[in-house]
Amino acid sequence: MQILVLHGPNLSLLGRREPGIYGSCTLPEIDRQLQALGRELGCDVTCRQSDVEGELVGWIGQAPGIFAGIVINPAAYTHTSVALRDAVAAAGIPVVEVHLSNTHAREAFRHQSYTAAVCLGQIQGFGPQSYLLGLRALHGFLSSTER
Ligand code: CA2
Repeated sequence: MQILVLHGPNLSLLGRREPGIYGSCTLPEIDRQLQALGRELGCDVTCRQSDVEGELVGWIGQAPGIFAGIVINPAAYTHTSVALRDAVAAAGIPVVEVHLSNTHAREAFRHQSYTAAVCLGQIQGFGPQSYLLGLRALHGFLSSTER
């Protein structure tokens, strides 16, 4: 089983700026933890990051037939992108949305997610653990629906 993990804009700065909000863990460290969990669960994890909305849309569109599901942190595009929402809705494979921070405990403009309603589920507020919980949830869902 192959799982795609997508990180949205500015997440490459993790661990290097604003540690008070996002913690000290870097993106390569999160990717290593995801790949280690993937080995434990018996699935192959591919991680990609982009600051470019269209690139994320393209990766989501190309995923069906290659990846069984997607874990995505759309970052700021969560709150702005109809294009990402449409791409997730059209993909037809399960997508789990994750966030490091609890967006509901932050500014009002972060309370709305364009993507959450077309995702299988959403996990947020647990720092890097949100990604690991998201991967476990997606893997569990896919394993239970496997024929
Ligand atoms: O909590 C999350 O995971 C977010 O998706 C992070 C986004 C934010 O816009 C969302 O509202 C919630 C921001 C990602 C940018 O990450 C940075 C990391 C370090 C320094 C600056 C930005």
